Amino acid sequence: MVNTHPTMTGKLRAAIDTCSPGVSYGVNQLPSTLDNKYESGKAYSSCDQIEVFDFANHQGATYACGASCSSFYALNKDVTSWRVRD
Ligand SMILES: [Ca+2]
Repeated sequence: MVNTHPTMTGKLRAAIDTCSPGVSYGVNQLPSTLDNKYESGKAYSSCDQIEVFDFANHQGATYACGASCSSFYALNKDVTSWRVRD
């Protein structure tokens, strides 16, 4: 299951059942209520790397960080798609 939860602080919560080597999970296009809002993120389970992107379908400017990211820096309030990997 891939899920994206809105929060008051604009934190991406990547809730994944399983994350294994070579398999990534994500969202290709955030819904309008969440688009361009995230400023930090946390991944769960065995997923320990988050990648966020300015455009849909994992295109455009990107930023990668670990399982717990206090900021997406230049992509804060610009995240349109994201994925996580092991
Ligand atoms: Ca964007």
